[in-house]
Amino acid sequence: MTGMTQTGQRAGRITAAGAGIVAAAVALGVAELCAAFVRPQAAPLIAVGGAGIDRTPEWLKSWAIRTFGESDKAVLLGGLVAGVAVLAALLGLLGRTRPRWAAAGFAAFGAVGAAAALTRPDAGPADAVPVVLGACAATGALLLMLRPPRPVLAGSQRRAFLIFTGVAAGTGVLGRVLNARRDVAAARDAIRLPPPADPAKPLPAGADLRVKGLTTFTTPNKDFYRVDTALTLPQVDPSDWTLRVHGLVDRPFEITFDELLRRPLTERDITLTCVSNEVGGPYAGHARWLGVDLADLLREAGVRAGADQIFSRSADGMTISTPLSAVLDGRDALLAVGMNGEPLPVRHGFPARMVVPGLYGYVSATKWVVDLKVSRFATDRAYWTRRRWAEQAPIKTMARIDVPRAFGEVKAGRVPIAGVAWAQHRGIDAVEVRVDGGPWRRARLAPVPSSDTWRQWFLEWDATAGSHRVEARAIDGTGAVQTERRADPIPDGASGWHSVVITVT
Ligand SMILES: Nc1nc2c(c(=O)[nH]1)N[C@H]1C(S)=C(S)[C@@H](COP(=O)(O)O)O[C@H]1N2
Ligand SMILES: [Mo]
Repeated sequence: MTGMTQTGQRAGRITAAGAGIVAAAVALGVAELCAAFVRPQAAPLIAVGGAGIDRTPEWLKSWAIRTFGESDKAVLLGGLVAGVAVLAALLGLLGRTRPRWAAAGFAAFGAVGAAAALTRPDAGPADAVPVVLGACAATGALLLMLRPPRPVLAGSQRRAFLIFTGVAAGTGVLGRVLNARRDVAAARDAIRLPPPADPAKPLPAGADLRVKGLTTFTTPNKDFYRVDTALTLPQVDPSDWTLRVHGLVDRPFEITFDELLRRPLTERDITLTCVSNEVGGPYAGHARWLGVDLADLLREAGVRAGADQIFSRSADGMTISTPLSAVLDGRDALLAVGMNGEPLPVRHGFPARMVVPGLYGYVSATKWVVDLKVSRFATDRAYWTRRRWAEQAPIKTMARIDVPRAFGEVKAGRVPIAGVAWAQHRGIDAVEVRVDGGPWRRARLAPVPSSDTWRQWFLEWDATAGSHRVEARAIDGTGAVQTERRADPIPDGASGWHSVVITVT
């Protein structure tokens, strides 16, 4: 280290670490741009993130959903970027003395990314190209930036930094713009949904009790919960979309979106619930769906004896298994194209998805659906059921307290207690509330259009000063009382009574 000052060394290290990070940014930018010509799922963060999601153990996935809620994807991507930055900085440092090792490091990055891209659903050999080109560009960039003279940012080196920062930003932005052009928002805006041949009954007056803080009966699309494994939203153009119906059927067929819209459409009020919802959790929402009768479609294909599941597949490669008996038992199972008076939002499955009243979403609500295979549970195993989740998953009876908020403070006197309760397809017959373990009192129930929706409930309570525990439980349409037994979401849905502790002043 002759002649090198301490500060010179430190500057050298910072420069090298920075070069590593800029090189990684070049990799991501070049790959993003390249992915625009292959497919968006081949971009490295999306491919690696997606592969990571599919390989994450269930307990960790549940924890992430519980902890980060709907920001889980943003947190994952942020974590990936941070991880890449740290590793890239280390490779930059290594590159000061061992440029070949640093190059090998970027090659290893590339190999991991390529493996991820190649194993994504529906991937072809071309999916590896963005990652590989990105890794090559990063290696070249790093070696050029670390060319001597090293410790001090000499003119040529500074220029290399600027150039590669520009390359990273330019390719990244251009790639994003080109990828965004696959956006189907315009195609969605152009769709005019025909009116239903079989319209939903108008919502009964009073379905919304209009209590402050109480969940609205209908969930606006923009507020509707979203749960899926898609890191980038599948952009499915309705003019390219077809649905294939096949498997254990006499007459397999394929139907286009236009043909679908020419069929008689049914409109129904149905409340969706996610199996990952904890007791008291937010992953339930209500919408008015418009779609084709799913049982009709299957009957047209002629379901053969021995079939017990619908194995559906989405444009992003998700597979979901639905008990066939539920779809064929006369309930309003839909292949939905509309949600609350508009075409399905892209995040909720545009152009078509399944909706089956009474079943948790992971066994019934395939978004961006493109393929329905009538089959047997014994032959085809779907994404979630391969991961320890139950095959049969009727929605469990649940009462949720929305008002007062947990750990909230209210003034002594008449206090409204209100919430929603659901037991889709069995219906809600009663909701009972008790305070501090006292006697159960029946809440007033709002009217509902059918047993396939949640139901608002309300009770007035004479609150006295102090800390109180409020508990609620529902009784479903079969007379069964919601179980007090606590269960985790996995394997077939959380159970137990929702309770909140509040302070009365
Ligand atoms: N293609 C696809 N469809 C999917 C999923 C998914 O991950 N991918 N998740 C399912 C789950 S677990 C639920 S709860 C519902 C949620 O529907 P929403 O996001 O419209 O509320 O979609 C279902 N359909
Ligand atoms: Mo779900």
